[in-house]
Formats: sequence, structure tokens, C-alpha cells
Amino acid sequence: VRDLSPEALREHTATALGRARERSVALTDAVDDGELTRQHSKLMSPLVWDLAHIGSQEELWLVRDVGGREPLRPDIDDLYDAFQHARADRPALPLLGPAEARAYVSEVREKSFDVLERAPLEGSRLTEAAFAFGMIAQHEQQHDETMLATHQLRRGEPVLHAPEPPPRRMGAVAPEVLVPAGSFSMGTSVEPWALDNERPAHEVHVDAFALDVFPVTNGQYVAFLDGGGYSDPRWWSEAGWAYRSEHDISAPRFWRREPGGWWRTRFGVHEPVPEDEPVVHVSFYEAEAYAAWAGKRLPTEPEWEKAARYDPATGRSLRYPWGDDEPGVEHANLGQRHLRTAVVGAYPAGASPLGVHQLIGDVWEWTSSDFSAYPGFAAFPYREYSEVFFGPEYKMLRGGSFGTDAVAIRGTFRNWDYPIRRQIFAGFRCARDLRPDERS
Ligand code: AVJ
Ligand code: FE
Repeated sequence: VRDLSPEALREHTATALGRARERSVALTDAVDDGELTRQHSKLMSPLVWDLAHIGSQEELWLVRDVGGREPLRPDIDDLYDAFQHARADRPALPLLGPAEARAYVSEVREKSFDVLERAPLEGSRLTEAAFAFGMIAQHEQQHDETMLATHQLRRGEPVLHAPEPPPRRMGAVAPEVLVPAGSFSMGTSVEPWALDNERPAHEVHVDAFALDVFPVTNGQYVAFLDGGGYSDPRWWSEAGWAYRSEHDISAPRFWRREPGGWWRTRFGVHEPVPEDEPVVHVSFYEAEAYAAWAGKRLPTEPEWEKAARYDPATGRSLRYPWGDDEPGVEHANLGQRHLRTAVVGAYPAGASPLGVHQLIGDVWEWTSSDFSAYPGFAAFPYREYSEVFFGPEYKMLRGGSFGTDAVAIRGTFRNWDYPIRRQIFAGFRCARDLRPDERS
């Protein structure tokens, strides 16, 4: 995508769209029609809604806007407008059934490939089309991750299968790195598929701080849990304590205490909680409480991005922690290649120049920052993608999870959610201010 020629764009786009569709089909073919139309949790849409919504957005952005073609199904625009109906209300809508939804998304896809092949792609038309196609590939993959979260909430025997992630492939390292004080370039003005909220690139000063080399593991989290962390208000913010108390939160979501220790359910598999994998399915409030208990704090979003992208040798910000190459299987646990987090230390080739591991992949990482616009932000292609969410209700998540596709993650990518959310594949790592003796 970086060197834009119409041919390169056509090929790259067709591959990205094709990969997204294979995944959507796999996620929706894995269950019967009853499970496709049922609501597995009030927090989620029925899977069949996500599927037709993917098609509906593609129809709006590629077929109608970029292609200037006639609408296929203007009658269903409203049903699949996420702003019109809350997730909890979606099962009651007159949605397309499974067969209709499948036929609809295929028909839309045929038309968008036709637009891709025939549209005259030159100059600003090329830039515009490149962005629209990239945004649609990312949008489908984002909903695929949402559908994966719905699969995690569904009850019953496992229906998804994948090979195990790699083992630890490195020796012992110090638990933290020191990130030097100074400014770095945050965000991007050059990534063709970067979304509006990642733009533009701008210099940000970050004070020196220490950051954990790995995300917090289940083993570390159990020490907090078994040490009474959930019953001591000292570690919790006021809002976090109120949330914990009201919802009787006493462990990460999907965990259960059994006589021998902690167990979890993962895509229908009941298993002992693995000690060396990053903790996942914790809310922002739990992450914040753990960090306080550990004598640390969550990193801010600029701290996270500096640790992920800043190369002290050149002063430049990289596209990914490992450099500018697209994510490969050796770099990060992405794309639902595995149905779980890998142990910490499984991706030495993905470390950042400062020596921080697994920033991309495995778990989304909660940061302490609210969702806000970068200086010079311009809503694109419309306010509803990011701008309407700016404000203190949302906390920023960085880095992507094992369920995030490579096309939908970058060193600059910004995700956001409510601080109470636990069904997403979110964990965290800790940061801390330097002690006086550590400052140079
Ligand atoms: C960026 C993941 C918060 O899933 O709500 C999907 C992405 N926007 N459809 C979401 C999105 C419109 C969004 N997140
Ligand atoms: Fe959407």
C-alpha cells in the first residue's frame, strides 16, 4: 500500500478483502442458524447482524460512495446502522436471515470487486479509493474480532479450532526497561490505511519512565487476586470500586475458582489458567487496581506509543515495534491464527528497539488515557467513526490481540472502549515514574 500504483492497490486490496471474508465465513459457518440469530450476551449483537452490517457498510462506502453505483438494498440501511439500534435491541429487529445475509454480502462483494477493477484510479481518486478499500477491509476484520468475542461468550462445546501458539523462545530478561525523556513523533500522516484518529503525526514530549517488558501474566495477576486485591478498596479508584461492588466482580471474566486453583473457559474449553500467558478479559478498573497494588500505574497512550515505535538510534518512529515490515508470524500473535494468547517471551523478533515485547498482538493493552483528538485532527470520512466518541467516557487500548488481524493494527492504531468492558481481549502492562536515583 505504501508505494501506491493502481495495480499494487488492486492486488493488495483484493487480498485483504478476501482474507477478511474467509474469516467472516469461518466464524459464521461454525454455528447453526439458531446460534447465528440468537443473542449470546446482551453485550453483543447476534452474529447474523454483524455479518449483514459488514455488507451494509461495504455497500455504502465502496459500492455507492466510491463506485457511484445504484443502491442494492436501501431498505435495510437503517437496520444495520450501529447508531440507530443498541446491541441489546438488535435481535428484535426484522433482520435478514442467515441465508439472506450470506447472499447479500456476496452480492455486495461482487459489486465492490467490480468497482475496484473498473474505477479509474488516478491522482486523488486513487488516494481516496485506497483509503476506502483499506477502511472496509479493516472494518470487516474489526467485526470479525467482535464476532470472536461473541464466540467466547457463547455456551456449549467448542466449534472453533486452531493450532497452539509458539513456546517461549528467549532467556531471562530484566522485567522493565527505562524509556528516556524526550520528544518523539506520535501518530502518522503517511500510512495510507491509517484512520482519522491516528492522524496527523505530531511531536510529543514524554518524561522518562519505566515500562514492563511483558504484559502482566495470569501468574502475576493471581498473586493480586489471592492476596485479597479484589476486597481492598485501597487499590481501586472510586469508580472502579463502585463498579466492582455493584457487579460483584471477583476475578477476570471467564475464570472460576476450583479446589485445585483457578480455571477458565476459553472458546468452550475448560482448562487451568496458564501462568505464563498475559491476563485477558479484565476491565480497565481491574488493570488500574492491579497496577496500584504492584506499586505502579498504567502507561499513558503517548508512553505506550513511544515504547512501541521510538528508535533511539535514529530518533525516528517505526511503523511497528520490530521495524517497518508488515507483521509476519514471527513478530506477533495476531489474526486468530491461535485461539489464545502466547506465553510471554514467545516473540523475541517482535520486540521494540527499546526492548519491550509483545506490544502488538496477544492482548489489547489498557492505557490511562481518555480518547481525544490529536492536534490538527480532521474527521474522515465522517464524524461517526471517531469524533463522536471523543471524551472521558472511553479509555484507550493499544496493540491489538490474538484476535486482531494484521490489517487492522499498526504502531499508531488507537482502539477505545468503556472502562467496565471485559468481554474484549484486553489485558495490560504496568509503567512507573522513575525514582530520583534512576534519573540521569
Ligand atoms: C474501533 C473497535 C471501537 O467495534 O466499535 C466497527 C470499530 N466502528 N464499526 C467498534 C468499528 C464501526 C469500533 N472500535
Ligand atoms: Fe461497524
